[in-house]
Amino acid sequence: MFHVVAVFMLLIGYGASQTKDDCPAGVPRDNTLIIHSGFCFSFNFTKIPHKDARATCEKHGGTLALVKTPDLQDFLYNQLAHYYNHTHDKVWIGLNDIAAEDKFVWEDGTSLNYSNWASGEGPNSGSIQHVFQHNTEDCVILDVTARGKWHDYSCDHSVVFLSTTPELHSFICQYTPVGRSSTEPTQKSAGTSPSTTEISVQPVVTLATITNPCPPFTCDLDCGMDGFKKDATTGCSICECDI
Ligand SMILES: [Ca+2]
Repeated sequence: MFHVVAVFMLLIGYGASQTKDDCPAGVPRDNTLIIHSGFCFSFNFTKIPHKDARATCEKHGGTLALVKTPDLQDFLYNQLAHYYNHTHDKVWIGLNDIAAEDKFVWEDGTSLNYSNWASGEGPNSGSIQHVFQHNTEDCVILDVTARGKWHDYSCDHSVVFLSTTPELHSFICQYTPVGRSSTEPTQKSAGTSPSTTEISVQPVVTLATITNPCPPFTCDLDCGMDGFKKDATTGCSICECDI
């Protein structure tokens, strides 16, 4: 008896994950560009002032990295320390209190919920350094030498022992992949990047069952390799050898 049931699992359009090709044009496609959590992160190891770093990111529609979650903090730190081996680097991130002293906000206008300040750093820390320098330390670096803790730094120049030193640091840009929609409310400061809502794409699975239309078939003939004849009309096997 022949009864054929064929089951085909057809995967149609399994949600394409983001690739570097989805990042904004003009962002270098090399090992400094990495996709994480649906965003493009571009690591830049040329040490430049904060305003220039920020402008570099904004040129392609991005911001300095918005380190809003412990997951992203860990990812960026591990990339810097263990993938790029920049164990002594300090990198600008997209957090500052330029607009209002001690009110740190992300470049996309969102307020600070998660933070990773080093001891005595950040707003209202109460440290001696904060008392004397908080008005001039309005930009933030992620310090790889301090296991990724954050420090507020002067955005342009620091004065140490009456000597002025420019603050030049590496930086990380964050981009929303091109073509993604966005619903996150933003209160952007001038010239910042698109917002950052993620879209999850679910796989679409189609299950097709095909059943042989021929009736149950039995036959005592042994037709060997030749097999049985087919009925010219129905295409079903008949009890004669196909010689
Ligand atoms: Ca400040």
